[in-house]
Amino acid sequence: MATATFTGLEPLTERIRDRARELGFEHVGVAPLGPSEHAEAYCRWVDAGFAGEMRYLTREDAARKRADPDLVVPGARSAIVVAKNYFPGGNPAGDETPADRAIFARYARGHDYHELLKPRLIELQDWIAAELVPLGGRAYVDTGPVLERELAVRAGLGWFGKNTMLIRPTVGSYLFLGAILVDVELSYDEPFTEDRCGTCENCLTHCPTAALLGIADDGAPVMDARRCISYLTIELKGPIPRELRPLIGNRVYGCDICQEVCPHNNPKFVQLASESAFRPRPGAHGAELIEIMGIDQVEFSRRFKGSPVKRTKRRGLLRNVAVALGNWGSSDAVPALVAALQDHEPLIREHAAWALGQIASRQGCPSDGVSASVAAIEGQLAAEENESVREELSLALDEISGNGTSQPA
Ligand code: B12
Ligand code: SF4
Ligand code: SF4
Repeated sequence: MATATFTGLEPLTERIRDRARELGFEHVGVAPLGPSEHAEAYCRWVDAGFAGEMRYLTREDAARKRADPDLVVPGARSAIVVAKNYFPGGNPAGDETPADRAIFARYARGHDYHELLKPRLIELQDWIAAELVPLGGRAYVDTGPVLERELAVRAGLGWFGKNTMLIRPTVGSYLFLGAILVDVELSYDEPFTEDRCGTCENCLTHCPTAALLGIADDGAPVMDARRCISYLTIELKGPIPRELRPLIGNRVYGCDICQEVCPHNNPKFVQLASESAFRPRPGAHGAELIEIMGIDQVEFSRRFKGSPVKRTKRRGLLRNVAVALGNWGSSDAVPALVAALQDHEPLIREHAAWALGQIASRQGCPSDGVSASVAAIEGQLAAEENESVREELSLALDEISGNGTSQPA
């Protein structure tokens, strides 16, 4: 197919923007590509250990590729950066889900955005090559070696808040980002240079785990991802550090607190996503924790097919649900947790033991719930072969007898 001839870059870029909007990307910016302005900040962040176990951020070539787009797309000159509203409804500024029910982060309540957005970006790239100008390039949504938020700021889409989110004025931050790196020159948007956070520190003071560290000397907003509930409940594959479990509450998949408290996610601004696929599906956000604790592999696969939640697999989600049940603290959760002590996944058994210890230690005087928990924990300890689970079972017994880290209320 013949490509059109353009006398200037402006009309070419405008056609790209229009097509991107037709494909459902509400916000489109275009930035010149060159070495990352924040490559050193990224390296310092990784060197400080803040990336935790996210190997894709720390491996040897990770910083090099993010610093130099040429290593990702040879001859890369421009980034077409898109943002898509995913707000699934409800209150953007808070969450009133009761403690016995599950909170899933808003981005994970509907269909997996990777599956929806990446094919559309590839379609955009193919359309540009077929209709406008021959080009080489690559589309990324989340998973590539690309600093998407830095590109979005450079493309004028918003600023980098103290909560480390890309925030767009009068739109907020419930936005997915994506980018196509291309090897042709385009006309460019002005970068977003204002800091609209001003003196606000809401996100810093409300983060339950103190993961947000404020602004570094070099001007970068910094997060210790190892403490972020999103990392702990999604990215971390093993046990959640004990001291952080009580701070997670009933957040079983991701966390939105630093967005909820942000004045820029004011209900006056935040619009419902136009994409119906991002609307909540049943059985996830707001479902009873006890019910989710009982799901088997077949039900997990059915319920979370095509959802971001499949990332943690069943064992990761039920690990998180066990923690949430322990935080709820009700003896109503004991039967579900006792059953989970027999799960074939050690990770689930380990966190169920912790949760039983938390619940029983809060019951005060001996009760049926406490006796049932002690009997189940002792029974499992006699049979358990996994070292980590054994340790957690013993700690739970200590907790119940009052020798643990937290005393009965
Ligand atoms: C790893 C990752 C995480 C990690 C780490 C988060 C983090 N803050 O780094 C964890 C698991 C914790 C996480 C959580 C979430 N994530 Co995430 N995540 C990513 C991912 C894959 C990489 C981010 C990264 O490279 N981090 C490393 C740090 C160092 O890089 P950075 O955040 O870009 O930081 C830059 C600034 O510090 C910068 N900088 C900014 N200003 C300035 C100023 C100066 C002067 C200097 C020197 C530097 C500087 O320098 C750094 C390098 O550019 C991106 C997708 C992508 N490819 O970019 C999605 C992404 C950032 N995540 C996203 C989302 C939606 C989330 C969650 C909301 C999900 C949830 N509800 O649970 C939370 C939000 C938590 C939060 N407050 O950030 C969206 C964010 C959209 C937006 N509006 O910003 C992205 C872009 C995915 C997408 N394609 O839509 N995430
Ligand atoms: S997502 Fe939650 S835990 Fe992570 S930085 Fe924001 S408020 Fe803190
Ligand atoms: S809560 Fe306040 S400080 Fe944090 S990102 Fe929003 S405006 Fe900035």
